[in-house]
Amino acid sequence: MNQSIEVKVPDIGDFSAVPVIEICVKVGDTVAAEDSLITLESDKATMDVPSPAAGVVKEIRVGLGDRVSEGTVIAIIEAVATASAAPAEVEKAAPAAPVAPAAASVAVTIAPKAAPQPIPAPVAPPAATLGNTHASPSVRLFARELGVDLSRVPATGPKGRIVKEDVTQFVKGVMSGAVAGAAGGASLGGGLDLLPWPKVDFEKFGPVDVQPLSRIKKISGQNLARNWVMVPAVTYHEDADITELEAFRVALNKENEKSSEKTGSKVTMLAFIIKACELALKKFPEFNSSLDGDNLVLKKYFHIAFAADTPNGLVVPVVKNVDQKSVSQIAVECGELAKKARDGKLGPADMTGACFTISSVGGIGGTYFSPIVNAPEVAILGVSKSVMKPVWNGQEFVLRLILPLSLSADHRVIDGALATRFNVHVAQLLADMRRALV
Ligand code: CAO
Repeated sequence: MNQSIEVKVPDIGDFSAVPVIEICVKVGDTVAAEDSLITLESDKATMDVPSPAAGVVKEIRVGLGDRVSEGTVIAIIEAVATASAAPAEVEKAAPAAPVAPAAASVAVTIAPKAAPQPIPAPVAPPAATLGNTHASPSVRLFARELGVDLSRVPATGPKGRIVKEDVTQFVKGVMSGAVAGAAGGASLGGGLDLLPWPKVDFEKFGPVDVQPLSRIKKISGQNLARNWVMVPAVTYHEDADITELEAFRVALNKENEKSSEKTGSKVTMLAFIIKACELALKKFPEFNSSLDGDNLVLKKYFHIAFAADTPNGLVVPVVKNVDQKSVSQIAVECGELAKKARDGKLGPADMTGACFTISSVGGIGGTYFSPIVNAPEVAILGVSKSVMKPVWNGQEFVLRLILPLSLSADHRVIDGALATRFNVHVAQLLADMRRALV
């Protein structure tokens, strides 16, 4: 026959009026013997109060933040009678031994075992969760069962505490690829131990309008955040003198307009930059690579992506096999891909396989900026607006059209000297494309 049991806070040593910081069950939940019902936190330790028997939670008599002492009734469990341990016997069983106050804040479980126990040693957090994590024993157990390193789980509970939902969210993130798993990709090492995202009631300060992020923004945001955190990138700046190249480009486009075989497409500076990058990738093959664990995968193909600004957010289409295309062909293809991007018509094939990315904001403005490496690529070139500048030629200042270049490179693969050589080579090619022939 089933029997109702009043679950009381057992002997918790010298502590009294200890706050309830977590309620692990709700009314109607079925629990097994020793499942955690609530978690208490004293100055020195967190303690789970487990169910003394298997059964169903009928009542919960405490709320979050309530202060409890030995003997406080916290819940009513309708226990399921078993042949081996009747609920009445369980209730009569020896109360938990006092919890040893720990020197540092540690997690312990108050375990009402059938046989009297000596003072239990605090349950140390598993090796994988050592560190500055703050979580109850039940959450630690939950994380341990799932193989989750708690030091990597952002906490949202009170006082930076990791609650069960945080572990669940973390696992969901790993499964969706938003967070690198323990075994996959580069390791975050000791974990970032970040504070939870600030929760601010902005309306307290003035009127606001809340808009959901677009699908593209959500996806690109997750990728950018991972790349920002996981790629130790350095940005190197360089100026390219494109005076002659721009004059040539303008002349070419004029010629094209007059020509009877009007193509309707313009040769763009972006197309020349893509060609210059392809040539630099050939000269410095480390730039055309990806890290794969302890291996560097060097690619023999040349696919270059460019960032395109669209009303729905940033997308990165890829021009494939640029080494087999002329600058004019690259310009045409970029135009087509940019249109597809703006119309939201890019397919997965249009956006995969890139070796290197160019992010050009030159049509808008800017001087220099620090682009985020588009992993698993190892470098990205940022291009800002070209401006006429006085340049000293050894005898006098002359006006030249200067294009600012900003190369971010993954320092695990590319050292500063190599990055600077790459930048200088791109700048030299843009200054005089005849270099491509020698
Ligand atoms: N300096 C000066 N002028 C430049 C320039 C530069 N570096 N680059 C382009 N321009 C000029 C072009 O010549 C063009 O002028 P005309 O109309 O007189 O010929 C004008 O600016 C507009 O160019 P554009 O930006 O439309 O074309 P593009 O080929 O240079 O670039 C694309 C195409 C898709 C890269 C661009 O439209 C775009 O989306 N840029 C933004 C990319 C972005 O958001 N990057 C940031 C990513 S990280 O958040």
